[in-house]
Parts: sequence; C-alpha cells; structure tokens
Amino acid sequence: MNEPPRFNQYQPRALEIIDTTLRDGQQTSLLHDHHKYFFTRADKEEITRALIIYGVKFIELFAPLVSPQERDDWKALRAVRDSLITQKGYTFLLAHVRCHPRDVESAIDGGADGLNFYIGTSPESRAYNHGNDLDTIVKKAATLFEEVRRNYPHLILRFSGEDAFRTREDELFHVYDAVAPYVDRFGTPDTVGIATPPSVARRVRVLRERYPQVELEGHFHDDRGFSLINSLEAVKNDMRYINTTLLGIAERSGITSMTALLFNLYIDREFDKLEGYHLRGSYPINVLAADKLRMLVPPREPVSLTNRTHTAGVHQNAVLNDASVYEAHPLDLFGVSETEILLGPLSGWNIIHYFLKEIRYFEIDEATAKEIAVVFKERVYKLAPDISPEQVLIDIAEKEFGLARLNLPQAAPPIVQRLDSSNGAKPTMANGIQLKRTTEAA
Ligand code: HCA
Repeated sequence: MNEPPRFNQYQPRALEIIDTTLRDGQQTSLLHDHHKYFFTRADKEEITRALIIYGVKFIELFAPLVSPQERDDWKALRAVRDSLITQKGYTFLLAHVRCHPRDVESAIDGGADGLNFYIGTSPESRAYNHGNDLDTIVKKAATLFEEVRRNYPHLILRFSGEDAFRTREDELFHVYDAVAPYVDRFGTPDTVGIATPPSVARRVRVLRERYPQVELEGHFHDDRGFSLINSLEAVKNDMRYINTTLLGIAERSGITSMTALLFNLYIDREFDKLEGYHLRGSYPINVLAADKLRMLVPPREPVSLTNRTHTAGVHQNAVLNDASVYEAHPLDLFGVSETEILLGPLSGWNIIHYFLKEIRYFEIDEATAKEIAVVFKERVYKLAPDISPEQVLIDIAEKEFGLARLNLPQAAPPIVQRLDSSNGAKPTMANGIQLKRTTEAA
C-alpha cells in the first residue's frame, strides 16, 4: 500500500495553517446552541473548497471511524480536494487519531495523507482520561508509530502530548524522545488554555533545541482569551505549523481564528508568514462559516464588519470625513470592504443626509436632512419589530417629506451579513466563496 511521497515534494511555507474547523471546530457548542449539531456534507464541501481556495494546505478531519457519516464525508472531501489540484496544487487531508490501530486503519482506508496522533500526557489525563502511566504511553505509541512508519512511509505523522502545557517538561521529553525517530511534527497543545506568551516562547525554544529535525505545531485554546496572542508568539518564534479554525470555533471558548492570526501578522509586518494566503477572502470565508452556524460573524472576530461599524453620531460624522479616525487597520485588504453605518437613535443629521443622498440617492439638501433627523429620532424609538431603521427613514423621506430619488443606475449592492432571506437576499459567488448581498433596491 505504498503511495507516492507527496509530502516530500512539498516545500512548506514559513507559516502553514492546519485548519481544524471540521474537527475541533465541529466540537463547538455553538452547533448545539443553534440546534444544528453537526456540519452537513454540503457544509463541509463548501468549507473545504473555501479553505483550499484561501490557500490552506493542511486540513484536519476526524478519524473516519468516529461515525459512518464522517467516514462517508472523507470520500466527498477528497473529491473536493482532487477537483482543485490543477488550480491550487495539492492539499493534505489529515486524520485526528488516537494511538490506536483501529483509528489508524480507518484513516488509511479513508485516504488520509497524514495522521495527527494524540494522547494525554499531563497528570490529569493520565489519572482521569486514559489511565495509562508514562511508560505505557511510550511503549504503546512508539510500537504503533514504528509499524506505521515502516508500512506507510508516505504518511505524514504528527504526535501531540495532549495537555502539553500541564505536562512537566522532563515528562514530555520522556515521551517525545521515544517517538521522535518516527514523526514529522510534534504538536504541543494548550488543551485547557493555560499558556501565556512567555511559556509558549519557552516551549518552542526547548523543543526546537532538543528535536531540531522535527517540525513543531501549536494548538492554543482560548479559555483565558490568550489563544491569538499565544499563536502570534509561537509564529514569531518560528513555529511553522499552527492549528486554527474559522471564527476560532472549537471546544469550549475555542482556539485561534485563522483570519485573526493572519490579520495580526499583517499588522505586525510579518509578511513572509503570509505567503500564499488569499487575504482578501478573509471576511467572505468568515461570513461563510458564520452562515453555516446560523449566526453573524461574532464581534470578537477582528476580521468582521463589526470593526467597521460606527454607531455614535460623533464617530459616524468623523468616519464620513475620513474613516481613519476610527479605523486604524487595513480591513479592506481582508475583504471587509463596506463601511457599515448603523442607523439608530444616536445618528446625527449628517449621517441621515449621507445615507439618504449617497446610499439611497434621494435629492435632499442639508436643511431637509436636519428636519428629517428630528422626526426620525422620535420615530425610531417606536419601531415595529419587523421594520428596520433604514426603512423608517426612507418612509419619512418619501411619504412625509415627498422626496424623490435620482434616477441613477443601480450600484453594486454592498456585502452584508444577513441571517434571514426574507428580504430576498440571494447568495452570490465571489472568489469561489458564498456571500450574501442585499437585493434591496438602491
Ligand atoms: C481534543 C484535544 C485537542 C487535541 C489537539 C491535538 C487539544 O479535542 O481531542 O491533537 O494536538 O486541545 O489537546 O484538541
């Protein structure tokens, strides 16, 4: 069962994202919150396609034996990958596996390019998870990996001591020393989110010194809100492989968001780490993921419309003069290309003037805008649940002030996130990624 060693022909970039949206991401409780529970095959196909087009070369999936559905999905996702080889080159599909022969067999049958082995090494895992002591772990893992390496030399092998940051360094070395001859990468997962930038920097340094021939991979959970800063620290210390997900979804509060990491590397001018990633696709791929979760791109995601949304009158006014007053970062390069201005009780007359004149093409002067603003500010507090502030404003302008619109050709509708399609929103394709655009007449 020897296959061509594709990985040997691949020249890894300075930063390789290993996306685990379809593995750890699928462990997010958000799927339960929204009564969705799992990604459908169509969801997975779209996410895989979008990730490959974005420039991701390594995608982690569950081991096929997790369920018949996961097993069948492997085939479908391989087909998506294969259909994009001519356009984007080869993408490696990695199976997340326990140190167990049955997991390995199922991954090989599923056509995995690599096996991401893990077993808990911390005292907590040893006592309450699998119950094996360190020597048993060493024996089990080394025997299995030696056999897999011998029989399947084309596979990319990775080993993670789960909960590595609660595993004492000498104990981690004890296990890693024994398996180092057989693996391509060591993971060092911060399973419970206790790591800090200094502890990450130290881990990267000691592992690199001890295992110069083995690549390193990071996986940082967000329990303290440190997953992003820890990933940044790891990358700046030249850890080549980082696990991310779309929107940072994963167990509990999640792991590092892919676009948050790349966005920050850009801001910090780590341009060599951005090679091959289609940064302009960042916001669209976040919208795609949010749509699958039946939610909006969350406000804590840096590559979001929220970061270009201005509500206070003072802010709105300044942004109309020059967006740089309240927008310091190049979000447009990451696909957030519309400055979303929310109309509400805090809106001043100038934003109302701007909205009606520049966005909705009414013939309106400033004096009229000031008068409309007075009516709008009063009316907006009594909104019916099914009517938006924009609609209230348009109604006031048309029905109460008799304003007419200029007869301009319809401009391209803006990108917005919409959960419902009751307003006639239709998905359109941009860069191979599904977006939603308003179809509301301009
Ligand atoms: C899990 C735990 C894990 C594994 C990470 C890894 C973690 O969900 O099984 O395989 O490197 O955080 O330790 O996600």
